[in-house]
Amino acid sequence: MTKDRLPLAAELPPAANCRFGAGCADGDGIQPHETERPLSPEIAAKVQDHPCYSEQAHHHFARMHVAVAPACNIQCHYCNRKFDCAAESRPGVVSERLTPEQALRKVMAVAQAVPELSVVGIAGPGDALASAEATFRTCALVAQALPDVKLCLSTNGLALPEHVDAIVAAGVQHVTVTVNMIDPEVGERIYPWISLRGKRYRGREASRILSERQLEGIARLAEKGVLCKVNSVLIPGVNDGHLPEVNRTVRALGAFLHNVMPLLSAPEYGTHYGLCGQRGPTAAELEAVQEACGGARIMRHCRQCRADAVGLLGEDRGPEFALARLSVRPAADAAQGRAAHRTVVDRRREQLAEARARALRGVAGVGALRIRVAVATKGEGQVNEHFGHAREFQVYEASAEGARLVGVRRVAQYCVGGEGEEDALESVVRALSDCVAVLASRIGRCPQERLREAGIEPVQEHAFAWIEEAVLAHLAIYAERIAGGEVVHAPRPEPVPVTPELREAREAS
Ligand code: CLF
Ligand code: SF4
Repeated sequence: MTKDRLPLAAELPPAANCRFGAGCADGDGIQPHETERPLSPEIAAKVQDHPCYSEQAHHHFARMHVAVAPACNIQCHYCNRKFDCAAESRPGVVSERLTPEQALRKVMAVAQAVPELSVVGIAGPGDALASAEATFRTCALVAQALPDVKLCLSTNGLALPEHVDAIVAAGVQHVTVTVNMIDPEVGERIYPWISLRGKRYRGREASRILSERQLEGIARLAEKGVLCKVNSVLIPGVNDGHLPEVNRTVRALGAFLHNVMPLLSAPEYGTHYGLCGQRGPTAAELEAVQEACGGARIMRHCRQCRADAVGLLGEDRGPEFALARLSVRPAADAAQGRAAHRTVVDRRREQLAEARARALRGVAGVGALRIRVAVATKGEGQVNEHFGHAREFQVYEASAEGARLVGVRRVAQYCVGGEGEEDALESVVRALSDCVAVLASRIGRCPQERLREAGIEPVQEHAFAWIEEAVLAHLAIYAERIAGGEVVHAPRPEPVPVTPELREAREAS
């Protein structure tokens, strides 16, 4: 059915501005296969300091979301918006809703305190374009006050076609559209209803209309030169086998990047899926679908942020900037601080490029060996987080070709108030079971012992080294140990269980 309705997407060659072939490489990218087609200078300039559109940038630059868009025009089975929740870290959750003027006050306060700030995004807690007036008023206020900061919107796409011109006029260069299906038979299991021009639609008709408008909007954004990222929520048993087709379709229409992210459906979130037992994917299932969607053309560092998140991806400094803590008058801008930070990042990127080149020479003799290494980091592209303080680990695959991020594993923090939590340690060990080592700036004695028991080597020797250099240095050492008979390289659990359905989808793409 979908193919009948979408001959354009099925038949078109990739759009002229389609950058999927280059993935999210940004000129200082780490993955050789991502650098096959370098970005044009214009696109490189757009993504080089956007933490979501560039994997490298996310080590150095921060985003903030302003929660000015509470309304939504559709219902997703994975959504339950909470407007006063400080405890949950997931999309749709905020501590407070803002007017555009309050949003500007908050943006100015963050800009003064966070020189890493490079993007202001509107990602709900509802749909940015269902509250279009507040969204575009906020964009205008921020653009006027902070012209060097990028504007970013996230939408379900239902109201996108009629807002593309306003997006361009507002100077928004980055738009995310959530596309979970292009087939209404799949869609009716995700969306109970949509509301368009005062009329409510249900069932397949709702999903057909939603899909057609999403795809029309993506194509129009591409025509206008707005970088479009597609987010897809991976819902096992519902759209896992379908997402490669979504990938091909949005790529053909000119989307820049595809972010396949896991369904979050804990019962306590109170969503339809959470309450009826629909589970989210495992890390391995997520990876399998990401690979089937094209591997390098996929965003792998998404943190599924709150709609009021502030800071580097993976950290949330939102509570520091609650309205009650801000002065009534907007803070003065600190543009000089942001400019100085960009200079620092340029220097770090040069150092990283030199370190990468050195490290690649060091692994030239490892043959076909490939290992996975987990890294604890709190930014700047370095191994600089204590094991016990980490709430996530970045997992890299290291080979003679380089170091490639394969995913971010969220975990419970092991060390809380100076005490080690046994349950949390077990959750870390499970989450990193495909890794041969974990690199951190410091690792306590107890976790070291438990990690060794589990066959994961705790490594502190690379504290404050560049991540890629450290990961590749560990590969070189590991290869030497294998050659010297010190280590027997045991196969890890198969990280990517590719089902026949996914294999077929991958071959088709
Ligand atoms: Fe925000 Fe989204 Fe813009 Fe980024 S988030 S509106 S593109 S500035 Fe980024 Fe957060 Fe993932 Fe979104 S990590 S949920 S992809
Ligand atoms: Fe919730 Fe976003 Fe879906 Fe609206 S589009 S129901 S805000 S997840």
